[in-house]
Amino acid sequence: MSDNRPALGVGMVGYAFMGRVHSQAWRSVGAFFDLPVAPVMAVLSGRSKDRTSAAAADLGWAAVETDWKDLIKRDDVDIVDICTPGDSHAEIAIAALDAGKHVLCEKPLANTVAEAEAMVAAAERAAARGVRSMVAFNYRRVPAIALARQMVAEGRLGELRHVRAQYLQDWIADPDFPLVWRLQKDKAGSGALGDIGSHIVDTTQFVTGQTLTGVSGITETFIGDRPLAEESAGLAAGAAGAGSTGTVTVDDAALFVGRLSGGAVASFEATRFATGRKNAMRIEINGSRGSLAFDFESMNELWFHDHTLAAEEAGFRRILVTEAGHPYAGAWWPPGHGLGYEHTFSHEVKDFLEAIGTGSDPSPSFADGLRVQRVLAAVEESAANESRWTPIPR
Ligand code: 4PW
Repeated sequence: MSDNRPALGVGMVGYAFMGRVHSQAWRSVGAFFDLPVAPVMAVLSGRSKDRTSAAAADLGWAAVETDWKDLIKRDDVDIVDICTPGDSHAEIAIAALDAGKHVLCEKPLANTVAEAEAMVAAAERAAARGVRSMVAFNYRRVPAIALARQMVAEGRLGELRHVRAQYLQDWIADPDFPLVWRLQKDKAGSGALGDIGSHIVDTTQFVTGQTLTGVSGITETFIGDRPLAEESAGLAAGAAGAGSTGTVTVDDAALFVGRLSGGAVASFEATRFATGRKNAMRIEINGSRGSLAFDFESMNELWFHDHTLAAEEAGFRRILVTEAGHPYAGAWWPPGHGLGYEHTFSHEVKDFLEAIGTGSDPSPSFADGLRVQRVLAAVEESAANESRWTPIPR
């Protein structure tokens, strides 16, 4: 079958947990969505030639580079997908955008507000030349979360009063879990706050259509020293080190309250010490006309209470978000068969490719990523100052 769509070469930097799940998205997206452009999995880059070659063979990449700067120089790369820890996001993204490559960058956008500002400036320079950029807040692409946003925008909840957002994991609850990069400030920027708190901040702003205007927070590091790790894969421990330990330089948990631009008040909790909770990304929103509740551990469900009904008939009811008319769901399986974590990334690259193909601005933009970064910085500032109320600069 002939395909007249423009082919766009993808170059991905990094091949650990996020690289694997992004690869799955690039591999599958064209089979399920009708796209204006055809992605080609051209090049994978990583520092070790052997490991990168093995990953490329496993994940479906045609070629490898051992320096991301060489990946950016290649003519067969039109899109750069950044799946590295936060300490390299700014340098790679700015170089790629300045070289005219579209950029998809993992979250949080950067490790500091200053880096995120420089990335936004590069994204604006690039946008003037038709070069697109997007930050990978994948939970926006959970069908139930996208539906929640639609319902809020349609006024089904009325005036928003409360947002209650949590991101609960437990993968570092064991004090012997090693000092992986997500526990090191120079690599990750912050701990639970940036890694998972950033998701609930973005999801809150996305679903409500409002931005946080100020916060008051606390952070806690429960385990100060951990065994050194030789490496890690995703959220699992890598090979143990030789008995020595190192200092945890990030928060283990972050809790904060905030005000939203539309008048709602919000509470947030991000922790990796919620024993028994694996990936409980939850949000509940209460409005004058009704409420919505979501938990990623049951990601195909959205709970809705219609407060306009008689009290005798009202109450939370489950919407199974698998109908063809629900966001993204129609491209996959028959109703009731459900989607998983990986589909959120397929939806993310689908939206990104559509924006590139139609010449529109993808969302969330780097500016949206900067907005989240400012919230993270304000929470850290507040926590360092006895939870002082800290406004978020616009
Ligand atoms: O983005 C997040 C991560 O960095 C994820 O969705 C879950 O928490 C899985 O890993 C971390």
